[in-house]
Amino acid sequence: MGKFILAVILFLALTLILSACSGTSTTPTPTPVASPTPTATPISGQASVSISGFAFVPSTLTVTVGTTVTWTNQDSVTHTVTSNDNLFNSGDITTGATFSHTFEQKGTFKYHCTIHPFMTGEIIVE
Ligand SMILES: [Cu+2]
Repeated sequence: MGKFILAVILFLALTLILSACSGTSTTPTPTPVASPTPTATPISGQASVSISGFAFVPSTLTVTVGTTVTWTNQDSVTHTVTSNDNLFNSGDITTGATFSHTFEQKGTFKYHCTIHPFMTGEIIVE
């Protein structure tokens, strides 16, 4: 009889442990520590954009006021970096050439390539 009771106690203990385990598995896993801001950290001072494969890379760049952005043409054809609002215009940027512009005001500055108007990008100045 003693062994039977022991077996019952063991069974109950196992059941408790198993239910405890399933209990912990259903608790939501803690969310990973989020980065301070969901948006990209603005770049300060100097930033660069590649012109590659008929695209501006990255097409959206976030910088702080006073940052100089330099575009480098890595394509085998000529491109331009032309502000949609005529705030800046590189003129022709031949293969390997660069164009720089310093952003002194906050805002979103959209630009495109006049030769290939489907090429668009924007600089967000914070
Ligand atoms: Cu182009």
